[in-house]
Amino acid sequence: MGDSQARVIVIDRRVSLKNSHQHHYPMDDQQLRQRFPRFRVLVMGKANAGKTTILQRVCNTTDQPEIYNTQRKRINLSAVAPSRERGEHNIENEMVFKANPGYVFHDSRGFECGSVEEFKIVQDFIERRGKATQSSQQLHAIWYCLPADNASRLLTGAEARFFQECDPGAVPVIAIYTKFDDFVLQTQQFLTNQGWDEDDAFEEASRSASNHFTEEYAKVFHTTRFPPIREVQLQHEQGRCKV
Ligand SMILES: Nc1nc2c(ncn2[C@@H]2O[C@H](COP(=O)(O)OP(=O)(O)O)[C@@H](O)[C@H]2O)c(=O)[nH]1
Ligand SMILES: [Mg+2]
Repeated sequence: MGDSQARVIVIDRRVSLKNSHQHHYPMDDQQLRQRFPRFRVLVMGKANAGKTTILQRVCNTTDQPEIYNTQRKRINLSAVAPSRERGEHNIENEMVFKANPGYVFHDSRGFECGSVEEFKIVQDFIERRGKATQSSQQLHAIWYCLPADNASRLLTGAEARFFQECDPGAVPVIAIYTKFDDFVLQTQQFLTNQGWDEDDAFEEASRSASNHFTEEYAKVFHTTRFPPIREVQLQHEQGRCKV
C-alpha cells in the first residue's frame, strides 16, 4: 500500500485452490508490474463501502480517477447529463488514476442491489474477461470491499448472492474488510460497557479485534460456495483517522 496511514492485515486463508492464480500472491509492486503492465481489477461493494478510498490508497493519491469508455474516450464527469446517459455506470469502463496508471479498475456499481440483471452483467464480465486471451484485456483480480463496521451483516443481499452464486473461474477474489478501525472501536465500546478502563479496553480491542473478527464474523465466508481466496483487513491508522 502506498499510503502510510493505511494499516493492513493480510490473512491468508489457505483454502485449496482450483485456479492457477494462486502463485500471484504475494508479489511486490515491481514483480506485479513486470508480470502485468496493467493490472486489471474488478472492484465490488456497496455504496460507501470504502471502494474509492482503497483504490486511492493503492495508487497513492487523493485524486479522483479518470474514467474511459470502451472506445477509450474519457468520460467527462462534470458534464450535466445524468450519469446513466454519460455511460458512467458501465462495468466495461476503465477507471485509472493518473498517479498510477499500472492499475485499471472496473466498477460494478450497479450490482449493489443484487438484482438478477445486474448479477448477470457481473457474471458475464468476469467470465469473458477472466478467459480473455489478450492479456491486456484479462481480468486479474476481484476486490470485494466489505465494511467491517457492520460485521454481523457481511454476507447479506448482493454479497450473499455473489459469494454463493458467482463463479469467478480462475480469477482470484480478495475480500477487503474496510473500516476495520470502526470495528476496533466497537470492540472497545463493548469492553468499556463491560466495565473495562477506556485505555485498557482500547489496547485489548486493538490486540484482539483481528482474530475476533475472523473467528466470529468472517467465518460466514467459509460456508459459501465461492469463498474469497484471500482476506485483507484495512483500517485508518489510529489517531489519524480522517473520518
Ligand atoms: N473509519 C473509516 N472510514 C472509511 C474507511 N474507508 C473509507 N471510509 C469512509 O467511508 C466513506 C465512503 O468511502 P468511499 O471510499 O467513498 O466509498 P465508496 O462509495 O465505496 O467508493 C468516506 O467517508 C470514507 O472516508 C476506513 O477504513 N475507516
Ligand atoms: Mg466511490
